[in-house]
Amino acid sequence: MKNILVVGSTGQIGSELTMKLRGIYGGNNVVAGYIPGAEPKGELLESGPSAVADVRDAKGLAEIVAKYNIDAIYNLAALLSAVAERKPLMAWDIQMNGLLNLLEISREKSCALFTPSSIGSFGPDTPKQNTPQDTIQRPTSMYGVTKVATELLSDYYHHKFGVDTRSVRFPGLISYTTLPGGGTTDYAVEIYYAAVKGEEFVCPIAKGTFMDMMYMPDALRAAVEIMEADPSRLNHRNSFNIASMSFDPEIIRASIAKAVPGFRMRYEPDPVRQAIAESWPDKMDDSCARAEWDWKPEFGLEEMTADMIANLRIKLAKA
Ligand code: AKB
Repeated sequence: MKNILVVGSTGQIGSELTMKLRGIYGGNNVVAGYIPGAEPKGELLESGPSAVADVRDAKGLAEIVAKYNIDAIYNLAALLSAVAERKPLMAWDIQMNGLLNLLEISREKSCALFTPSSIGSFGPDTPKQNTPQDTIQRPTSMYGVTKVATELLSDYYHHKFGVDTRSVRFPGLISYTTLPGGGTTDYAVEIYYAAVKGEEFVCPIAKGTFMDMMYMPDALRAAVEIMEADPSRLNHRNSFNIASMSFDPEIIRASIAKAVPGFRMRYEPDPVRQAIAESWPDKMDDSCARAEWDWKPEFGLEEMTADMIANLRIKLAKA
């Protein structure tokens, strides 16, 4: 990868991934793609080029790829699971028509393409414990439907046209830099903000609901490592299970309460997010990623909690 375009560079993953990629490949070689209304600011704006890159605009994307001689694209444009249930047609347009635009550009211009999948690609018929790499995927949310289709279409373009598509199934991602927007796992970020602000947390997910989660530094490393992996070792491509921790709201509350004594939480489950959460795995098996490209997480729950709280205290004190 020499010249990279990040589509969705100002979102929860994009804002940190763009900076990480610039650190590795050089600021001028990583273009921060954004949509009007979500312009890059501060370090993200100043550390390299940026361009309007709407996945639904094939012509505009092709112009950026030509102008910057792009050979790898990180496609992070998506409506997350809860908001996709409210706007299913828009989710389809962004996730599927947008993907097709990028796959076609990648085919024509020989770009490598990363489009993440998610734990959302699984459904209620999927084995919940140690969810295998290759298993039943019959999701019941629009987000999940688009994620399974993303995996299939990305594999199709690899087998049919030789496009270098690769990706991972992200768990719920936890970070202190940019807030997620409209996901089922967002509670695991919001809970830290409430604790550091000294507020009671009203949890939209019921006690006993387990989901895979991951700290952002591990997720960013996974996104870079899968794209740098030796292709001759990859039996799978779209998409690899990756895992690092699984918890329910009680377990994360207890972890936070050790650092923030007196932290309080009560439950008010949101029916939409709760139904989605119940249809997802409790814990994925990531042994294929470990075997095929040496994936290994670094952060467990306690390390993540310590880092989140320390960094949020600094961030919120400045706000
Ligand atoms: C969501 O909750 O929608 C996302 C995801 C797990 O893909 N964070």
